[in-house]
Amino acid sequence: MIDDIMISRAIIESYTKELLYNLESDVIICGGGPAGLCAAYYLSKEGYKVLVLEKTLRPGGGMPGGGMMFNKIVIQEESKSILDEMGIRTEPFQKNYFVASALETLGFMLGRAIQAGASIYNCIYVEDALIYDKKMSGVVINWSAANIAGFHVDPLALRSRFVLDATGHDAEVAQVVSRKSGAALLTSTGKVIGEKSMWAEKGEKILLTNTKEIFPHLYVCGMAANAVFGGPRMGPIFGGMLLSGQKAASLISERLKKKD
Ligand code: 48H
Repeated sequence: MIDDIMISRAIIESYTKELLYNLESDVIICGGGPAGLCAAYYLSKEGYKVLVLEKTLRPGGGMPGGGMMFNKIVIQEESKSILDEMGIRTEPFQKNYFVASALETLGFMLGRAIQAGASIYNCIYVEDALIYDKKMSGVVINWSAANIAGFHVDPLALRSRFVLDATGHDAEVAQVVSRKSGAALLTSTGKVIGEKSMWAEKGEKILLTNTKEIFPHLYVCGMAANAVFGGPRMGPIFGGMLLSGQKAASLISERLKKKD
C-alpha cells in the first residue's frame, strides 16, 4: 500500500530537517552555475559545511544553453583536469580546445557536489546580506516564486562564516552589499564596475585575478568576478568559470583553516 500522506511526510520532514541543519554553515554559495557548483564541490570535498542557493528551478546557470542553445561547452587545456576528476568526458577539438556536453557537465557537477556533501537548494533566491560589524555574516533568503509573484513576504536569514557571490553577470550579492553596507568594495571605484564586451582571451585571463575577497568575508567568482571588477565577458568558453570556482574554494578554505 502506498499512502499519499506518507509521501508528503517524507518530503517535508527530510527537507526541513536538512534546512534546519543548514541554518548555520561554513560557506554559503549564492548561485548554482558552473563557478558556484565547482566551488561547492571542492569546499565540500575538504569537509566544510557548504550550502548552494539557486534562484531558478534548474541549477546550472548559463551552462545548459551552451553557445546560443547549441548545448556544447568549450574548455581549454588548463581546466580539463577538473572535468576529468568529476568523470565528465571531453573531446579534443583543436590544440587547447576541448568540447563537452553541457548537459553531461551539469549533471555530473551537480551530482559530484551533492555527493561530496554540499546542500543545494533550488527555487530560493538571495535577496539581501547579513552584515554584522562591516563583515559579511550570512544571507537573507526568500522563495523565488514569492518574488516572481510580487508577494510581500518577509524573508529568513542564514548565517555562515564566508559567502561566495557566484551569481553570474548581475553580481547580485555584490550589488546588494555595495548598496546597503555603506562601505566600499575592494574595487578601484569601491562599487561594482560592470562587465565589458566580449573578449574571450582577455576575459578568461583576468577572471582568476578578479576571483577574490571584495568585502570582509565576501568572495566573488565566475562571471560575477569580471562584472565586479569590469572585466570582459568571454562567451561560451567555460574553463575560466571552473578554474575560478576552484580558486575561490581554495582561497576560502585557507581562511577557514585560519579560523578568522
Ligand atoms: C540565488 C542567483 C541569484 C540570487 C543569480 O550565470 P551563471 O552560469 O554564472 P557562472 O559565473 O557560474 O557562469 C557564467 C556562465 O554561465 C556565463 O554566463 C558565461 C561564461 N557567460 C559569458 C558571456 O559572454 O555571456 O550562474 C549563476 C547562477 C544562475 O543559475 C542564477 O540563477 C543564480 O546564479 N542566481 N541565485 N540568488 N540572488 N542571482
